[in-house]
Amino acid sequence: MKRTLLLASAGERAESLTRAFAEMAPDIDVRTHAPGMDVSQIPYCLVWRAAPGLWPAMKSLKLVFTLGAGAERLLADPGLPRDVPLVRMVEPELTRGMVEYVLWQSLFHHRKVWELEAAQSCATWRPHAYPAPWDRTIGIMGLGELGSAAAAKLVEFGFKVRGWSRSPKALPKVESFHGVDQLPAFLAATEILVCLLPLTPETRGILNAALFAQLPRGASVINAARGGHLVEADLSAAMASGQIAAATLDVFATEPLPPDHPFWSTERLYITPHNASITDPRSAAWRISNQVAKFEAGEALENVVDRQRGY
Ligand code: NDP
Ligand code: OXD
Repeated sequence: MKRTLLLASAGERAESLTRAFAEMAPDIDVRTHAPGMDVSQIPYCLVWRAAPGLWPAMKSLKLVFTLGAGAERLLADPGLPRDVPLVRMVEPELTRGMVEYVLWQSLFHHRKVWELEAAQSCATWRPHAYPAPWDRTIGIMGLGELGSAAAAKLVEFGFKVRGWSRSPKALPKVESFHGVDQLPAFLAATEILVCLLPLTPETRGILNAALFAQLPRGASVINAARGGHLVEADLSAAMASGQIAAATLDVFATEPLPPDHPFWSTERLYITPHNASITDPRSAAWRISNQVAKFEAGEALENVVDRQRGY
């Protein structure tokens, strides 16, 4: 039996997702949302950000899937039905992409590539020292699907890795800290800080002046989570003072980052356009079809967002 799924607000990804469902999950009949469309009989929805009026129109809605790992935009929508499970995106390609990004940027900051760029720009053969990975501490905020996979890869590369989460964790060779009480201890030795937290009321604005001041002087910051985690003016001030030597940002309070934003011209601040990792259409289609089958068989769903926690 064909199951119908509404693809809403997928933008330029709609076409590749539709093709991926046809290939990987032919049991699912994908309909791309269009204004005026009758969605009253459609039970499943895959969405990035719902258009106004979508939820009341989906009168037969049973499950909502998010196109990304972060669900904060959907949770902030007061129209989202409270009694329908919200399943966030967890798929191996999204995780692999994020691991690649964190490794790439961690190595970039570990080797302080900006010092090489400065020497090259004036044609100077300047000796460039850097510690062994086991003498470099990388701290990951958020040890969930993405943070724990990134931590494991950095451990494999020999880095000293520590992580911070809400609940205690036991990950091989990762020094784990949890809760607000242990945040200062986590920060105290973190030379490269990676943020992979979900955006919730507790984590909004967490990358701020008070936090930067607790890092060793000259630390690096990598934010691949959400722009709302960062107090942008505090990062600018911390970089101007030298407390933070360099940063990589993938996410911003306003996206696309406006052309006149000072970050574009801040030295040692590296920008990527919110593409640290991207949901893979084929892998997503396969995961969603499995979850739908589980749901229809009355089995437990995976990666259901806990609305109380906000992730
Ligand atoms: P998970 O839900 O699997 O992990 C979240 C982690 O954050 C958990 O370890 C959780 O702790 C921890 N956490 C949550 N709240 C707090 C808190 N108040 N204090 C301390 N730790 C906390 O999420 P994912 O790893 O799948 O994704 C993380 C985020 O990455 C997404 O929400 C999204 O915003 C972002 N993202 C960005 C992408 C990009 O391209 N830039 C791509 C994909 C995701 P605990 O384990 O104890 O619950
Ligand atoms: C996500 C994202 O949350 O791409 O998956 O930001």
